[in-house]
Amino acid sequence: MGLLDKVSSWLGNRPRVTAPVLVLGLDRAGKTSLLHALRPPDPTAQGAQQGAPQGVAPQMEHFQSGGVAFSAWDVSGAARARALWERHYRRAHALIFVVDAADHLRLVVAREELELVLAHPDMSARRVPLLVLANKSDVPGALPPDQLAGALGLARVVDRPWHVAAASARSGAGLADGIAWLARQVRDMHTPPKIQH
Ligand SMILES: Nc1nc2c(ncn2[C@@H]2O[C@H](COP(=O)(O)OP(=O)(O)OP(=O)(O)O)[C@@H](O)[C@H]2O)c(=O)[nH]1
Ligand SMILES: [Mg+2]
Repeated sequence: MGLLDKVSSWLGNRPRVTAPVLVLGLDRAGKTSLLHALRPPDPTAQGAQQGAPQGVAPQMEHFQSGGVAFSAWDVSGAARARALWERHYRRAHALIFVVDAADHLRLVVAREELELVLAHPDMSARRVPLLVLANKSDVPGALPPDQLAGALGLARVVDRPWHVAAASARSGAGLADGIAWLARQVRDMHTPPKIQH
């Protein structure tokens, strides 16, 4: 059982909502490593590798937070695979965009790719919440969340809730808080509005 699941079960939070979440970001941003850090450990898995190279086929991972059971697609961020991202947009109820916050040189590319995702008709028409994980916060020189938000031009994103959280797949720091924010957004989307009398 992973940390998030343990905390969740201690609090008696059985998942009430299930949410498909799409995990995108450039190659080597740390998507697979982050999802491995989030998933409950599998005692039968032998020698599972963090950040192991993956093919183009997306992997599914499962984790829970704040009463939400997330099913995550971990899609390759390799340049040749990015054209395949759009296949998943329609089914996504939440989006996690992972950025290597220490890779200053490729921030411009990350920004362009994120802009393309959000402008796609299957995304722009829906208020899918966006969590940006500023990964590799353990690396000296990694941009803090406010600076990363500026570099990605997030102030211009006004059609959906978004949040930037510093995270480290290596240490696990920041992950729980970031995912808890996303779980709140998903829960809010599923909560019917109160009728005013
Ligand atoms: N220092 C540090 N290294 C990390 C962190 N997260 C991932 N890495 C390393 O970064 C490299 C890439 O990680 P992956 O998880 O494979 O990246 P990815 O985004 O899944 O890459 P693709 O599958 O190619 O799109 C690996 O060597 C990881 O060990 C982190 O938080 N801190
Ligand atoms: Mg990967």
